[in-house]
Amino acid sequence: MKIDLYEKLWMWAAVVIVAVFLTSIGLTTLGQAGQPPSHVETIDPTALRTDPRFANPGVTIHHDGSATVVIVASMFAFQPGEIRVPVGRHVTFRISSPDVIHGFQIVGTNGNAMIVPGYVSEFTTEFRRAGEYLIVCNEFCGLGHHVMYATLIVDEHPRVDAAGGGAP
Ligand SMILES: [Cu+2]
Repeated sequence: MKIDLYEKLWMWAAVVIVAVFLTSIGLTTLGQAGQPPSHVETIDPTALRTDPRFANPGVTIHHDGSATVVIVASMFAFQPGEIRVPVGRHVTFRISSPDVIHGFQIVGTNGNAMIVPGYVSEFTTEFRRAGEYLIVCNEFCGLGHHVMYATLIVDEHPRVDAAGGGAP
């Protein structure tokens, strides 16, 4: 059977593209899917509230102006329910759950994580616009799921009087 040269080249190109796609799917499945979305730090969910990392949920403003926010997501609330962070600074969220899987989505931003019991979900982001943002649970977690929300206030003039350096 006579196959035109260009036809052959395109066939090989298609084979290579499919091979690259399948390899990348395989690698990410084996390398990443066995882990929670953003962080591999584990924690005992039954002792979450007494673990020093999560015993005092809240915001820590560091000396360089960045902030770390520790949040407990449980049925059916985020603790703390009101979070105040600085504008234009790195804000690291550290979230965990003592009960079931929850979602953590800061509406209108790229802040979005899945909160899996037994793991600490961590991500760092920066808010360029001051204002009030809605945080919702976007993972169905039970009968009160629809009332699970928190408020994020991105502050033009955050308090920098906090101790700083407390949270990791
Ligand atoms: Cu929920």
